[in-house]
Amino acid sequence: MSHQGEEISSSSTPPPPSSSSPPSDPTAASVGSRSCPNPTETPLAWPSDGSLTREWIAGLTAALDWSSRHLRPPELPSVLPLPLLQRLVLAASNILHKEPNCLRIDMDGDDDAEMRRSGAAVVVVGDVHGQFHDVIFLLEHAGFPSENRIFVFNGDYVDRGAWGLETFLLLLAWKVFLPHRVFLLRGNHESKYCTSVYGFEKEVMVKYGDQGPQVYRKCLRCFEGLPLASIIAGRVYTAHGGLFRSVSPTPSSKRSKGKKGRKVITNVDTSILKLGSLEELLKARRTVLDPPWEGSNLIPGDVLWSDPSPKPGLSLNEERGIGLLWGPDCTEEFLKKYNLKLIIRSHEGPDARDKRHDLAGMDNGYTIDHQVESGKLITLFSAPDYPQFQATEERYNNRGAYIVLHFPDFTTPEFHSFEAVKPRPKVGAYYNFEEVIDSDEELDLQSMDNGSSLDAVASTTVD
Ligand SMILES: [Mn+2]
Repeated sequence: MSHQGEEISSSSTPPPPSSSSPPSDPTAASVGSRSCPNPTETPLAWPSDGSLTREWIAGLTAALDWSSRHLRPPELPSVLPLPLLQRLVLAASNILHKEPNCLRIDMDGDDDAEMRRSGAAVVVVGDVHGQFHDVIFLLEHAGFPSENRIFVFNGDYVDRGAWGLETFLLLLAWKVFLPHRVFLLRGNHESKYCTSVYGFEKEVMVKYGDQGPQVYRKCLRCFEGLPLASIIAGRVYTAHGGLFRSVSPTPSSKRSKGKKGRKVITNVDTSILKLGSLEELLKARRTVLDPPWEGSNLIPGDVLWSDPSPKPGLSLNEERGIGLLWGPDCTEEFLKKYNLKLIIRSHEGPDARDKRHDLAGMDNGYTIDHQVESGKLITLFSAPDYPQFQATEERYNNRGAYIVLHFPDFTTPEFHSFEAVKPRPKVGAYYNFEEVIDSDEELDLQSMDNGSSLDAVASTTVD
């Protein structure tokens, strides 16, 4: 394989972010009688001058890390008060809702030598699923977002892991601080249905008590704003699930006369699946609580839920009940049509891959699923030792990975695999992991919210 691998051990606790050195205030160490004082001493607050800084985010990281280790979950508001949480989610939500469905991510620099010297790069991250300590490690290890280090996250920030809220809020803070350097795409778990089954909703209720419902609602509103896909440097397409179908009527669609003699399309022939175009992706309506699996707005569900297959062709994803399966021929068609070299998608962890004997396992956090004339299709999964909670003694012991794409062409992926940060703080799960099925397959479609937006569902409490 042409990629470079790198083995990274995180068995020792990573050093704190360089800019998050312990508070310089000498009184900090003597706060209260706790053996391990809260690094921030006082509850966090939005910076008084209104703008987030690198130091502020380092403080947020340290405080959330500390609270996850020393406080009970319902005590989180003593570190992260509701008004701060609300302001953070709202600020990020406003930015996210203005972004297009498919982001065009380019490193604008006019000094090539300087870009090369400074190691300009894009870091791509897969599913993280509430494994906050592993996310802290990843950010530190990949070298924090900055002017010449763009981060693209492929979704699935919440659910399963116990610190979905901390994880999501930290990433939102980075987004607000560097909106043109940090990009957060939507995963299938950033939805009402998934968060109600896999733990995030309950997590928010436990952590914010009476204020839980309004916090959860604000998070859902933010999820609706997350863009669906990105194209990096014109050469790399990334999305949580992957490719998607065309929803424009095909010539074979039946047409008949409507009541007033107008031609109307009565039936879009779904038996003929055709790859969708980027133009169609840009036009899709993504502000839905749950991407619909029926009707005409099918692109968000495809992009968030689809999986690759070694078999050629495009077919309905029967295992999941939503989205598609696409073969190497579709990968080639898409890459060639848009002059792309890579597709980087996520969505399948070690548990999902354990059941798919036609594709490689997720032991190292990534797999190369299709190698075609125009390029490659990669699956990237960034939650090591996943899932956090498992009914069986036997664990997958998978490593997580992230990908670095380097200036100038960004098309040669450099893979970095890493181990989980251990030991994890001991805490209970927020979903019944012994009963909930391992993977996201076989959705309970009836309980999904088919296509409505929070605007329609909670019209009295929109804020
Ligand atoms: Mn997923």
